[in-house]
Amino acid sequence: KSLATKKIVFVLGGPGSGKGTQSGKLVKEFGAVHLSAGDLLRAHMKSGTPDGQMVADMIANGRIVPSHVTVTLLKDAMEASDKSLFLIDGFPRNEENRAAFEKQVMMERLLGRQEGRTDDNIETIHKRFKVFTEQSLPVVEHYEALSKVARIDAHRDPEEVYREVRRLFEEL
Ligand code: UP5
Ligand code: MG
Repeated sequence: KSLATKKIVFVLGGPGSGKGTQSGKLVKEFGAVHLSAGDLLRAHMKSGTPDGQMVADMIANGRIVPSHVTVTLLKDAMEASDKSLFLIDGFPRNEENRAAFEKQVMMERLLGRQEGRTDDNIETIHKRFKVFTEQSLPVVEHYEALSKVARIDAHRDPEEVYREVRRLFEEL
């Protein structure tokens, strides 16, 4: 099942703040799936994969594991489940984590598009993201500085997004 149809709650807080404890309670009451990024990384570290040692070193030093490793583990765990509510505990931990997770969602939408566009392949999509961030986002930021930009959360289904889009047009 695709990530786009899942409801995701990020459970964030400092070390020992009770992310795991509270998530466990939510699983019991709401049937959510609890995915602790730290637990997934610790299991990965022991799995004997080539980057296992790198993950072990990062964790031993309390550093943040590169996003591509964590995002892949989370994505695989979510796709393996038929549940729709996920508690992602301890992730995202920095801007790179957040951007990598969002990129994964956009990647999935583009790869899922049925039109067969020549630029909808993994390699070109990575390039399209890079160009967007480096060249196109500054245009948006320019207009944002002039208070001419409306930001809309696109992590929802098209009808929900449209409810917000149309409100902007009503105000024009
Ligand atoms: N406890 C809980 N609630 C309590 C309360 N209200 N009053 C009194 N005691 C309470 O709780 C910790 C302890 O406190 C328990 O004994 C509990 O009974 C008690 P817990 O629920 O386990 O807290 P939690 O917030 O889950 O603490 P945890 O240690 O798991 O937090 P961390 O953020 O440190 O650990 P995590 O596993 O998320 O990450 C570990 C490492 O993995 C990171 O340092 C990093 O190196 C790596 N990592 C990444 O690189 N990327 C990621 O995306 C995720 C992790
Ligand atoms: Mg924990």
